[in-house]
Amino acid sequence: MDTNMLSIDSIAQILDTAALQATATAPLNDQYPLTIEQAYQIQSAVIARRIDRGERIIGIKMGFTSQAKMAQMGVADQICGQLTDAMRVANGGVIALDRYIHPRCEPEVAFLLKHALPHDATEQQAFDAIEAIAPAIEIIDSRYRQFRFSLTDVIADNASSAGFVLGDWITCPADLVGLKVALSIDGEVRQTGATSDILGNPVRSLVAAARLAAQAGMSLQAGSIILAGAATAAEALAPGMQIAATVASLGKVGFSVERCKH
Ligand code: OOG
Ligand code: MG
Repeated sequence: MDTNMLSIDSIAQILDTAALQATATAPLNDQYPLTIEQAYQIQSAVIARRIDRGERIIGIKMGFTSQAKMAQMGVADQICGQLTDAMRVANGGVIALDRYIHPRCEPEVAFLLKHALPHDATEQQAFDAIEAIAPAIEIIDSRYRQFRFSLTDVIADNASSAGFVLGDWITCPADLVGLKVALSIDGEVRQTGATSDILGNPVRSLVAAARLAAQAGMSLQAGSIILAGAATAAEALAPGMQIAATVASLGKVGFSVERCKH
C-alpha cells in the first residue's frame, strides 16, 4: 500500500465501526484502490477485531457462486468471507433490524465438515469431507452506502456477512444437483432456484471455499460450517417479515424480523 493511503488497520476500523454502529460508509475503491490480497488482509483485520471482542470463527461463506447473485450485485468473481458464532441466528429466531444497515436475506445450503480440506481438494474429496448438510438463510448487510461496491470493497467488508440461520443438519444426499430452492416472505414465494444454480453443484462451492480460504490464510477444519452461496437473488428485510427457505429433500429454515424498529 503506498504512503498516501490509509493502513489496513484503519480501513478495517472504518468497516468495523460501520457494522457496530449500523451506519453505512463510502466505498473504498474510488479513494483507495486495493488489490485482492489487500482486500483479504482488511477482511482478516475486521475479523481480528471481532475476535478481540470474544467472537469465534466457525466457518466460511462463499459469495457470487450463482448467476442470480452476480447479476444482482454486478460482481462476477467468487469470494469468501468468515463466519463467527455471534452471526448465527437460531432457526425460528427473531432479529432486530436496528443492528443492521440495509439487511437482505438469501437462500443457501450449508455444509458441516467432518475433516479438514486441503486447498487443492477435488470434488470427490470435498464430498467425502461432508459430515452433514442443512438448508440455510444468509442475512447479508453491506457496510457500503446503497449496497454498492466493487469486488475488492466487498471482500474487505467480509463479503457483506451479517448473519446466518441453519436448518437441521441431515446426512448429505449423494446427488446435490437440481434440488429446488425457494425463499418466501410472509408465506409468499419471492425467489426460486435450484441447488444446481450454485456452480452447477454446491459441492463445487466447497472446492472453491478450500482454495479461496487457503489463499486468504484461513483453513477449513473438522467442524467448520461452509455457506455455499445464494441460489437466488437476495430480498430486502423489513419489520414484521416472516422469512422461510426450503431446499427440496433437505428441509426448511426460517426466522422473523421484529415488528418495530427501536
Ligand atoms: C455479497 C455477498 C454475496 C452470495 O451468497 O453470493 C453472497 C453481497 O451480495 O452483498 O453472500
Ligand atoms: Mg450469501
